[in-house]
Amino acid sequence: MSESNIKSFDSNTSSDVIAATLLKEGGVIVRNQVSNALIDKVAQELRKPLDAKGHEFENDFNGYKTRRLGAVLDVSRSSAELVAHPGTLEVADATLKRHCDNYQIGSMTAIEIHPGETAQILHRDGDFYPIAIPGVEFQMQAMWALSDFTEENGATRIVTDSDVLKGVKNAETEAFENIDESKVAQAVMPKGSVLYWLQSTIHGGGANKASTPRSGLFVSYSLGWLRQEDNQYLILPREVADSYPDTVRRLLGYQAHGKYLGIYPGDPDGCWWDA
Ligand SMILES: O=C(O)CCC(=O)C(=O)O
Ligand SMILES: [Fe+2]
Repeated sequence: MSESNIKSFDSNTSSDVIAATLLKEGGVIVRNQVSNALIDKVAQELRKPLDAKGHEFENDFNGYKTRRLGAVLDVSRSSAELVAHPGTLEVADATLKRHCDNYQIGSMTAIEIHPGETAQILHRDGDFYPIAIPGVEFQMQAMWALSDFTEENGATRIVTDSDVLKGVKNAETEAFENIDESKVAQAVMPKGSVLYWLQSTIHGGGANKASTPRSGLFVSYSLGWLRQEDNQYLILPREVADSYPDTVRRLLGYQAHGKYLGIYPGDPDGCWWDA
């Protein structure tokens, strides 16, 4: 049993408090951020594609009893309300805009951990970026609870003092394997809650020892001057991106960073040379 726990707040807590806690602790939960009706709608939209394709993502990292699905905005229109939730964007503003003008979705993945799955290897998302800058968080991650997250069913595991490893790359340390279990906390939270964690935070999916799946929607947000983990321009047809509200379209990457980076004709902010 872990001695650590993750701070958790009600949904009426100010985003400043949530963001300050996230930056200090590496992880934070907002309980009941959205209604069960919205969560059920998202889960229902994901059901068929997850059943049809979820097993295609099985591997040593993702697990062999875990179903996953990428390009979520292609199949679940309601998931746009989670990815662009105003509270989430306020927390992402505070976390990421210290180092960029705007940020974007890195990846968006439904993750359903089935009974019998073992704990995922502890890791940091975004360590695929070949250089780390101490003190700069390249990404912020959100995990929406599409079911209750419990200790038994595989709630996400977070290392509460990952801080010591800030700026250290995977290849340079074996510390991930030797982490003291007492420093690992689980994101126990009711359906409709959201867990946020930083790029520097070591974490992983939990083991599912229960009899029903643990279901979540993972979203990463990366600094606007970095390449996105999933190539959003190729995984989602342009018409699908264009069919979403401007905030979502921009989050998908259809926006320049500043005036010159990532520009294209028709870009709402950047400078296109032929315009
Ligand atoms: O499923 C989870 O709780 C976490 C999954 C995760 O961290 C990952 O796949 O990168
Ligand atoms: Fe992860």
